Amino acid sequence: MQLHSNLVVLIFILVNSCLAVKDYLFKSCEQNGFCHRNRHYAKEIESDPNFKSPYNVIPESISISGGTLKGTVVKESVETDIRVEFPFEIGVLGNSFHFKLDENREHNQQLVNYRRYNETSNWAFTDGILSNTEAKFSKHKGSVDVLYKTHKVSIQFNPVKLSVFYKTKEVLVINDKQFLNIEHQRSKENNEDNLLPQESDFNMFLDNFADSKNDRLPLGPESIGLDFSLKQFSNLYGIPEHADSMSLKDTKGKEPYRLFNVDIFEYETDSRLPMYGSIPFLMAVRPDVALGIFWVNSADTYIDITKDKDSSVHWISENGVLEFIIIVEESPKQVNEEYGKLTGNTQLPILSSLGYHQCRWNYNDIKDVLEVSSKFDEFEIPYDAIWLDIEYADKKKYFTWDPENFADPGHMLKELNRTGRNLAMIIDPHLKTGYEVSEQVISKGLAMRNNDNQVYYGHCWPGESVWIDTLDPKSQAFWNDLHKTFMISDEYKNLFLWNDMNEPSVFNGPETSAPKDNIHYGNWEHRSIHNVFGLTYHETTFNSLVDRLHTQRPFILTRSYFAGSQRTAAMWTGDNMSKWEYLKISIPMVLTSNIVGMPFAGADVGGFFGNPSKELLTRWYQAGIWYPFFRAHAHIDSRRREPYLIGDPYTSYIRDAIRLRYKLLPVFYTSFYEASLTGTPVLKPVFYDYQSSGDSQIYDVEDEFFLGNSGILAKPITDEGATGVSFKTPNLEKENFYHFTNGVISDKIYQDGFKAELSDIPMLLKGGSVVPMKARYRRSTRLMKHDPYTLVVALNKNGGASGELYVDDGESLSSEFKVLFFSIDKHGVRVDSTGDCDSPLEFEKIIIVGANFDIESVSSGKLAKDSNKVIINNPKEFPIKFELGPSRHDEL
Ligand SMILES: *[C@@H]1O[C@H](CO)[C@@H](O)[C@H](O)[C@H]1NC(C)=O
Ligand SMILES: *[C@@H]1O[C@H](CO)[C@@H](O)[C@H](O)[C@H]1NC(C)=O
Ligand SMILES: CC(=O)N[C@H]1CO[C@H](CO)[C@@H](O)[C@@H]1O
Repeated sequence: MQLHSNLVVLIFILVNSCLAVKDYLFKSCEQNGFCHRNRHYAKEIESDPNFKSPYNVIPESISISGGTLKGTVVKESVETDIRVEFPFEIGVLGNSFHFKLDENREHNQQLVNYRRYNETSNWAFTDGILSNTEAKFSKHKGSVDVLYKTHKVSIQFNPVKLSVFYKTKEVLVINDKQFLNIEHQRSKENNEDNLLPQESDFNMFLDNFADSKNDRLPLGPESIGLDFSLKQFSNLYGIPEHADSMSLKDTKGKEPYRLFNVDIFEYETDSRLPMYGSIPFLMAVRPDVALGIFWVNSADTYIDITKDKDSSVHWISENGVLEFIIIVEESPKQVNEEYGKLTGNTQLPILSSLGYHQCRWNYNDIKDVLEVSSKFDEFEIPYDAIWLDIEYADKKKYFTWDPENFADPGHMLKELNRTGRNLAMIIDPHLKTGYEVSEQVISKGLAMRNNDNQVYYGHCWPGESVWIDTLDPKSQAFWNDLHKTFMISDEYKNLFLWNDMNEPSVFNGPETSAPKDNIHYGNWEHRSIHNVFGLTYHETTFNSLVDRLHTQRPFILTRSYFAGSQRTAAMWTGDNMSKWEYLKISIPMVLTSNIVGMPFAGADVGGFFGNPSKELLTRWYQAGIWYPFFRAHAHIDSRRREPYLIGDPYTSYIRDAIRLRYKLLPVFYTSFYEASLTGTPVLKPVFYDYQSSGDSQIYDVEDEFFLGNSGILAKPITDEGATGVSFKTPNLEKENFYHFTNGVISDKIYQDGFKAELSDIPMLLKGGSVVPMKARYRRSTRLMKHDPYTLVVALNKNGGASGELYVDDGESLSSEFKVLFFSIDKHGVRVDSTGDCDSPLEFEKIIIVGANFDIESVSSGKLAKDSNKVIINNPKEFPIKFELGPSRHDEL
């Protein structure tokens, strides 16, 4: 869902001649007081070789107890009378270094919570994080060291500077450039006396940006800024969401990357403008080390990046405590694992949510929904969920149904359930004024408040609306009741939910969102919690679904998200245009999401706005099957484009693409299982596996990727009229990659580029892999449950291969499970397993390529040969022993 088309047109007319829409709506760093001031401060310091930072640690303040170091930083300047103290804390969580600095503020007024917001970590971190009790501290004159595992962090006192050592080598220096800046508490009246000579006072007590000028800025300037020098790192990733390359760019002389959740409807690719979600986690990788910086802050944030042999990252946030996490490990995978210990891993999704999702704004009535559903069956295209956008509700009042078009929703759910299908429906945080639900939100005191502490009214889809404040713990019980009673009787379990517009999107608000001086539970300003609001909303919804579904895993799609959102929701990249460039940029965007621990991600297949050509739509489906979250969606003004409407040969190509996704579901599910345990990507950038290959170009490859650890390497075609594809596969001397286009294994080894017709989905399979597939067509995943597996085996140069398969009931929160480990060599096929799930698994076929030994007979199943492939049909018992023939050319 996106901004109303009429509104889009209106804004175009208003600003078309002078300004681009985005410039008019969104603040640049220059226009945004705190960013402007911090960039100015940094510039002054860089141009003054004699600059002496006013920030020092007071040596006597250091105390160590229970694995925590406490101390005080003082900001003191001789040119002025400034002297302010900031208490800080240092600890080690797991194997991550944790720093947190606060300000002792005076209570100076009634309404707004005057403290620095320190609860971002409550939302971002998972429960039960353990402090590392092995951490040691050692005090020196002028510094103190923290030692853990093979790490050392040395905190220098004067000026304050933190050096991070990994295996004795310095990898990171914090406040290297002395950009540390904490705008301490002051009033408009005494501001003059509180400014350093290097500081600008731009917009400290007012916001002159057209749309924000009502912002009262009750606490004045309170920003924080800090620089990080990354030693010998020039490959940086993460900090989504931006419609930009996977590898982060140098921002010198350009806009910094901005993290500020907004409903951005007119944007360009190759842009650092903010989007719907924010994950302030940056990863840097070099051949021997990977490093993560997690900036734990939910306020408006900018990130300036200087790329060089040593890169530098300057974080700037509007307010909040100064809190960050540093992770240093050998590999990106280990960084993901540590980050996952802090923020949690993605929930293992209900299997059905990994199928294909059919959405559009809107399916008009129950008849329409059921007709679309039966068309899929008529054309033998599988799908798992059909989606309802805002029009299903009576006048867009969520938790109601349009009485004419959706008179009997239970009937619809039951019909869909017959073929194992789900209904996904949208519930947004804005609630139309004047009906039961919004009135209760108001009367129970659960509404977001304006800067006068009154209920805040703004505009969104239903017209005048109020917003539920899901920071308030009392909102949970209320939300639970709504999900139980209003949304049909709770006998219906095939219900998915879609939380949209939760940035929050406010059509008449500054930068399309809520005013920053609005007030939430705890009297915190919206300014402090903005980027985490979306997470509080979809988590509340998640808990309500757990309450309703009991043992079944809930599925929720969210548009807005923050670090930690991966625990309870999937995300999509918002509202795309039906253009080739958006198809292309969707791949690095989804990869970035995987790098920062949020693997359940996708983009709208076909693009949201406009009408894709048949070629583009076909290519988008072929790319979309790789998105961990695979959904087609379209704007209300776009022509209908369900796959069966496009006509052959396109419909056939799309059908084949969707069916390939279903064949690969065991691989996706196994990859999600691994992600749920270790935070590892489901769509994995190639640099993860070739970090130390010596090939520096591998770090920028953003148009091909591995599917988890399966060995499948894919490269979607994203160019109009393309007739071929070429992979950037390294180490061809050491590794075999077999042609696997359209999921059909060939004994041909990849050498260089090859032709790809419009029917082709280019894929390779790495030698040494075993891929479990389910080859039969069914209407939905639930109906595939008892289908037999096919194992596709590609042997490596030593004649071996191994692989994994995770199996459970596909839907319970805690179910019995089994992990199978396949291994193959010239002696035969072995299957080992762990887990307690006893359901028997059936295998109908094993296809082996790359054997440099001659199998004459097998101990179970029927042996067949097809050119250079070995096929074993209907094997019943494992291990399968190979009897090798006399003519074997055993070169091992
Ligand atoms: C935030 O600060 C308050 C006041 O010092 C303290 O009571 C609370 O525990 C802190 N919360 C977190 C999450 O650190
Ligand atoms: C949905 O289908 C499942 C079987 O696939 C069945 O157990 C369940 O009772 C059905 N639910 C409804 C509400 O029809
Ligand atoms: C993947 C992608 O390109 N997504 C974009 C789709 O279009 C909207 C704007 O209409 C962008 O915000 C998304 O980033």
